[in-house]
Amino acid sequence: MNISLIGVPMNYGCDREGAQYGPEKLREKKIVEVIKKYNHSIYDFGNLYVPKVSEEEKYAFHKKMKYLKPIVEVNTNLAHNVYSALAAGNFPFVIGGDHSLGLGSIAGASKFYDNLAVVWIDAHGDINTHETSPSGNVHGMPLAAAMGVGCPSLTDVYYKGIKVKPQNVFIIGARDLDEGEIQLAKEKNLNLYTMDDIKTIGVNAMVEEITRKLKENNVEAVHMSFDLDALDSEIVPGTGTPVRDGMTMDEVKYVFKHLMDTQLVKSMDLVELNTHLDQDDVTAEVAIELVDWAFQLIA
Ligand code: B3U
Ligand code: MN
Ligand code: MN
Repeated sequence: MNISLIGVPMNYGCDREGAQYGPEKLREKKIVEVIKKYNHSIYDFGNLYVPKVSEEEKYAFHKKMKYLKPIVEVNTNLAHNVYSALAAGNFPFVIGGDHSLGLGSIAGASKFYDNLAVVWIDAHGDINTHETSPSGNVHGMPLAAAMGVGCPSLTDVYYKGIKVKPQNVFIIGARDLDEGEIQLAKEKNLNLYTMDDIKTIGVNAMVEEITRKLKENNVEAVHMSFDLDALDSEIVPGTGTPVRDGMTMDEVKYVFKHLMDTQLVKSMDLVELNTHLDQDDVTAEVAIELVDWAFQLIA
């Protein structure tokens, strides 16, 4: 496979120091070499340009969304990079950076594929809007925006309109959802697998159900967006909002394996590594272990 590696050194979406150094750290930890081991050709496109905006301007662009303007600019560029990579027959692998980049990744992938599904592996739903967000942090909003819910400045990134149908949205590992997110998930009948659900039905039954629905819905491609905080907080100190009772490495690997086996995964994000919060690079190394696993599975 030809892989396009795209770095997004952005922390405006989480409003926390340290998330912007993810791409640099992952390259230092040999992400390119790890992927190359499996006979992929990898093209490292470097990092996208992230404009400098001062803290004082945090709310200058919207009173309920922090750093809206640079986030939209970076995501518009990212979307076109992802689209171009797919048009060239490549697999876009986007490394962050905070999860607001999911907006650009999905926009790019959905312009290329007519019937895209998104598998969002995360402790959070990231389906807030400016109205339901408790923080104003845009990394808690990209998946709502991708479904066309929220402020037009987010929903219309790259092109106007819905990027992914709610029936094609799968959230795995959630255990820290806000009230508005719970409501939206119900309203849109999202395929939401909380940690409680995973414990009840088991990771294998969950994956079976997801792969069945992907077929039933005639999904053409899957964008897999992996937030490191899906993993249990004990494993990932180096992420902005770690949450207890999360997924184990084995569970994540199981999900990756069976999703990759469908041959439908055509693009991927890896987000929310925070180098300032990390302890002796353990989280960076966990990320690399999962990259190693994932790219070994990609044909
Ligand atoms: N749901 C909260 C917290 C949060 C979302 N994503 C992360 N944290 N990483 C919010 O601010 O929207
Ligand atoms: Mn997230
Ligand atoms: Mn998260």
